[in-house]
Amino acid sequence: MVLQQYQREFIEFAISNGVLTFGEFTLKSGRVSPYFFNAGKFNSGSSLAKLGQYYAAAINAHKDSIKYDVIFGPAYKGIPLSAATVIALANNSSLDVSYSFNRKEKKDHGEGGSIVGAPLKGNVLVVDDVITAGTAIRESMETISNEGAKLAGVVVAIDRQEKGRQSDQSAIQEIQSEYGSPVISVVNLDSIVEYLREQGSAQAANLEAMEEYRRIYGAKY
Ligand code: OMP
Repeated sequence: MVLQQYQREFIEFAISNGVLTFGEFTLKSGRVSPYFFNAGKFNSGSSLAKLGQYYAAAINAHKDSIKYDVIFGPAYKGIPLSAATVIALANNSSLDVSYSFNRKEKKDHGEGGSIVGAPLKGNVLVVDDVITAGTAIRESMETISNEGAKLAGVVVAIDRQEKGRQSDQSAIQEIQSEYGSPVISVVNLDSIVEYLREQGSAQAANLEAMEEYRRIYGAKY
């Protein structure tokens, strides 16, 4: 694959903020991964602002195929990501997009309900951190359909391109065929492997571990 310059920059940005790390990590799915992407480590004003710009750029690059009325950030990690994304859309593209997020626990006093922010109506674009097996995205789908809204698409920072829960397809492909909605990402597993390859001998051990992981858990195209 050819690594685009913005993807190279994004990977370096994630590594320098300690967001993308290499080692041994047990995932939500139980798989033991040689890398982990922890979006919570984009934990300063400038890094969050920059992250929002990457999401906004990915959304704008697909504006012909994704028509959305509102952006939804699933609790918890999707909340700051969706806020940063709508700020970047307002500042850089003069698009004043509404957004909302959910509470994990339903509130039964005050304004009540589980959705905070703009009403979840019409076509909803989900902004989240990572897709591995697709479990988190399926939970968001439930929230969106419970509110009577429709999934317009999903944008994530990283698509790990792993086999989904039901087949050898990636979780993203499963979601795309199940809901007919596009899923876009800033980078994916192939981009990270390509980046490590570019680094030569300094990253040879990480590259080998990543390729081995991809052989076992990578989606079959
Ligand atoms: P799925 O629900 O299996 O798609 O996994 C996505 C979730 O896993 C993310 O929302 C994270 O909570 C977590 N995760 C990461 O944050 N970074 C990773 O590199 C891998 C995972 C993961 O556990 O798969």
